[in-house]
Amino acid sequence: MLELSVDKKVFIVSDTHFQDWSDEEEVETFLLFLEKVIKEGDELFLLGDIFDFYFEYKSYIPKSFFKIFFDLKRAVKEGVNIHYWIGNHDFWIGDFIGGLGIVKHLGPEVVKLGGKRILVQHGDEIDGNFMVKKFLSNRFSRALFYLIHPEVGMQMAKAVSRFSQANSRGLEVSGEAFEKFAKEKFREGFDAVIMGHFHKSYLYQENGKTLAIFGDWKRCRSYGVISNGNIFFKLFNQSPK
Ligand SMILES: [Mn+2]
Repeated sequence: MLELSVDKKVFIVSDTHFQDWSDEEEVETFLLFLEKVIKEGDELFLLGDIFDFYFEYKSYIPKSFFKIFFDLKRAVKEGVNIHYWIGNHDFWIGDFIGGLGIVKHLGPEVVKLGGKRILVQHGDEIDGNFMVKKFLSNRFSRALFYLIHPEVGMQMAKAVSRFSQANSRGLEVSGEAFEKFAKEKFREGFDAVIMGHFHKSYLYQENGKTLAIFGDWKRCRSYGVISNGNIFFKLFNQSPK
């Protein structure tokens, strides 16, 4: 459990889906966002799928992720507490981010904010993607992938990414399913549930309780902010040029 005082400003972002072949502008836009977080924020919640594919080798990191890691580390140094919920795409994130001062969460986590209980998670626990993550992240598949040359591994990741995007385009979770899940969690005593993963924004409120799904950074540049205990949906409209 993570305890925060109500005056803390929390930035929440997920599903940036950075790839080794992401274009420069996409990365630079995210770095601008991190700049804003450094200026205004106390906490940054990375709600998963920050990387479309990530494999943690003992000694190598992809060049294209360097700037992202560098600025995350800088944010930590500037006093931002960063928490990283592992998604169903970046489940192979290992100890490296710990070395940058980022706290890793493998599953749902309770955040207490000024007496309110918020359940924070990537969201794949709901649609069954969680099981795929569990299967792939086991020691055996990790050991197998470790044997593959990083350049070859990235090419494989590219193919898998294309396949899973084509596959998930048809996959739609209904608002009804979100609300059912939210009601269950409200009954368990949570005041709010926040998630990413579904690549769409969704807000459901009931008796002062809130389910907030912050949508999709990759396509819409959407993110969330918690400020003075209120939850806001935001769109990032700065661009590097
Ligand atoms: Mn996801």
